[in-house]
Amino acid sequence: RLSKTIEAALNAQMTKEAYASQIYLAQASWAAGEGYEGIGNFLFRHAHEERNHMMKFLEYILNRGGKVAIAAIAAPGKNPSNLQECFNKVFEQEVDNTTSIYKIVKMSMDEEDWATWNFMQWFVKEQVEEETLSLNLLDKIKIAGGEKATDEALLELDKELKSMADEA
Ligand code: OFO
Repeated sequence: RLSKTIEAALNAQMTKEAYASQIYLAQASWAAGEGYEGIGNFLFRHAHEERNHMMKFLEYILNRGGKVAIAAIAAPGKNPSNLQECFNKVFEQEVDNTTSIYKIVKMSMDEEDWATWNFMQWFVKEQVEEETLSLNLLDKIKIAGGEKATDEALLELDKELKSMADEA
């Protein structure tokens, strides 16, 4: 059975995943509104993934006989003013999430809760992928010219992201 500390940490992480989804939703809506259909589409799909992560935590808590506590989700903050800011926000959010996931891994190790430790390994791996993905976005915008990128370069990037494959 889950300890109260682990149960609380898993619930907090569940809400954090929902918050991650809100961040992606906000960035996606902004991008789509600015005419970047492909980027918007990519970010909307990712908002979905974060929602799936939220469900993974929820189901795990239930399966281990814990209590799920659905809480309020914070607002995602103000809109970015350009694509560079948009991708920065996504990257920062992923780095912050990794820190929080590592804390739970450490906690489960300290408590010798090997089931939770094992469950968390999926997220450890996932965060490596997601940080790489968001770093790639930052690279792409840099190559396109950063804040000085031309409309053509951004449209090219938009097209590229539209067809980018989804993950789990
Ligand atoms: Fe973007 O990651 Fe969830 O966990």
